[in-house]
Amino acid sequence: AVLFTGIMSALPKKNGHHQKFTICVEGNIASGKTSFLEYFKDTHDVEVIEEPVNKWRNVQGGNILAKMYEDPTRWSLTLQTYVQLTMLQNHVKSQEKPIKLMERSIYSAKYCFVENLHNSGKMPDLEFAVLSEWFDWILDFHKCPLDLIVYLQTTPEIVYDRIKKRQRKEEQTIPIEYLQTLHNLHEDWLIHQRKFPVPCKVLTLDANYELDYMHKVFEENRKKIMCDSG
Ligand code: DGT
Repeated sequence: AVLFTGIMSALPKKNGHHQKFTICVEGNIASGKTSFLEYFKDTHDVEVIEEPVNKWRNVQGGNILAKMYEDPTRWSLTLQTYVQLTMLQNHVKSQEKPIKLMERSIYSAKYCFVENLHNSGKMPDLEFAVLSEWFDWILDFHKCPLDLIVYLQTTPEIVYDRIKKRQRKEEQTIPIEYLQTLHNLHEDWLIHQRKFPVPCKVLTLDANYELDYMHKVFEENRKKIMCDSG
């Protein structure tokens, strides 16, 4: 990634101090969120917080991500409780640099993944109710503010192929229908904005291209992403 300096001077000030911003990258499984973070991680003034997926794969030696895929009815609540905790930890993590860039959020965990598990009958109403009360209480208490969501928009077919290629072992049984449903939930939330509150501005990027071309798209949008986050 090309180093980009001078962001600080472009950022708005509050009481004479530069404000801090949080940008979150969202999108379907294998939409390229990690590549996005990787691309911007060396940018001056940016600190990157990676998704806690490795924590979900090793909770005191247990892989609850794998268990959720193997037996969602049994393990969804366990995984989502832990996802909610680890996402909250990332949201409240104190920020040294002016721009915090994070992968996914407590919002997509709830509005896309929990919603899907509940709608598909894999998470019983009572488990959904308990998680929802936790979610509402967390947001009342901690806010989890975001300034910009970068939505990497893809088609389910493209991400299905990428999942097959990247061979993450937990994901090999994911059917295309699951990706279609998750896609629709992201679209309802971030594009049609008719289902759940959208916590901030959204910048949508077409992320159906190969990595080399995506780097160009990222570069073309760099200023928008870094300076428009207020
Ligand atoms: P990328 O960089 O766009 O390829 O992103 P991924 O696919 O590495 O990251 P992500 O967050 O889309 O998914 C990582 C794995 O964790 C994937 O198997 C889906 C799963 N996952 C992520 N968040 C949740 C969640 O809240 N609930 C459930 N059930 N699964 C989740």
